[in-house]
Amino acid sequence: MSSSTSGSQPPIVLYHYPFSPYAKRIVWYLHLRGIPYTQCLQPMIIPRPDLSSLLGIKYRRIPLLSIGRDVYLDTRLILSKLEDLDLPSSQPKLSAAPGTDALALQTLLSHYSIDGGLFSRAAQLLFSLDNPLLRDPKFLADRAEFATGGAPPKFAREDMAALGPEALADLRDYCQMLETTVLADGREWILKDTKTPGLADIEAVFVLHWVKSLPGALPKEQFSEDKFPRVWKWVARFQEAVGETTKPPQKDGKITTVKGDKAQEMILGAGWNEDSEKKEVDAAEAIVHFHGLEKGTVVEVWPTDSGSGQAHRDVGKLVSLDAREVVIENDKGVRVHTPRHGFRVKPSSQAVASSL
Ligand SMILES: N[C@@H](CCC(=O)N[C@@H](CS)C(=O)NCC(=O)O)C(=O)O
Repeated sequence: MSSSTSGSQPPIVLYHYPFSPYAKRIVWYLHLRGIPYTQCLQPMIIPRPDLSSLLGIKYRRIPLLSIGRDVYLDTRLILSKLEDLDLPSSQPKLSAAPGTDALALQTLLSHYSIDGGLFSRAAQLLFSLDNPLLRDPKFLADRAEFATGGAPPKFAREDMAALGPEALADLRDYCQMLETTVLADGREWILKDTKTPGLADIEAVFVLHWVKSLPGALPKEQFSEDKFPRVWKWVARFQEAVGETTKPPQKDGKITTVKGDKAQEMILGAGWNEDSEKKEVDAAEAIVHFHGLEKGTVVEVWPTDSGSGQAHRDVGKLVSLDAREVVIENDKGVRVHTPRHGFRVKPSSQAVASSL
């Protein structure tokens, strides 16, 4: 891939905020593979006019990554698109090889952490902590909208705190699984015989790395170094490898920080990262048949895994749709890519209404 129309690598811009554990997945990847990028830092709560006004993007999650004029949503698609980049052999890909058991393990760890609910469980621990963020009414209202899609906030701290003990039990199971299976033979990284951390480590570590950074989240008696020595040593090794102890990624000279207007200029002034126009709206896909979708149909796309999607749908002309992704072009001339998994696409009700 990486078929910029100019032939050179188009600029990469990461929209994120440093506290986001999902954003860390991308920051680590870029760091481990030595890919320079520009970051555009975002507030922790909406509105985010750098995205909504300047790029016409309604998606309300963090992170987003643009490569040229293509903007990718969801870390799973972002990571797979970064894997696609053709870089010199000194910057090898980080994924397990196609067709291997190792790739199955990497994929299953991603499902465990994201769809399997490990991340959500970790988030429930926040409510037992004495964290100033959780006393901020604006933050609570924002996340209630995120979780319920605008229904009356039902985010009572006491209700959420009651989930903490269950969350701890699930996180302990996860540590136990890693300690007694993949890490049990004393290997350095999640995949056997690998000399450096890869995508499997990013998938396996990001939730643990996050909870470990929250003071008081993991009670010592249950999560001590004695209970899970291999797990915590591996987490520390990973942190070192991504430069968090010795060389913070922000200081390695490969990251530039820009404001929203500069990021917009970089994106709208760039070529495409990939030629999605050449790709089909694949008629073999059931969703294409179901909705009668064609190239140019005005559609809306949104994530289905929380209420937030209801109010934050991206609208644009359908450019391509296949088993991997949906690509639309919005009215700012940006191509928004979403994975098929976890996202819904349908003809836009706005377009249907305006054609009546
Ligand atoms: N499945 C998404 C999840 C992203 C996500 O939930 N990000 C959190 C931040 S860590 C978020 O967007 N929270 C709501 C917000 O920041 O507005 C992905 O893999 O990118």
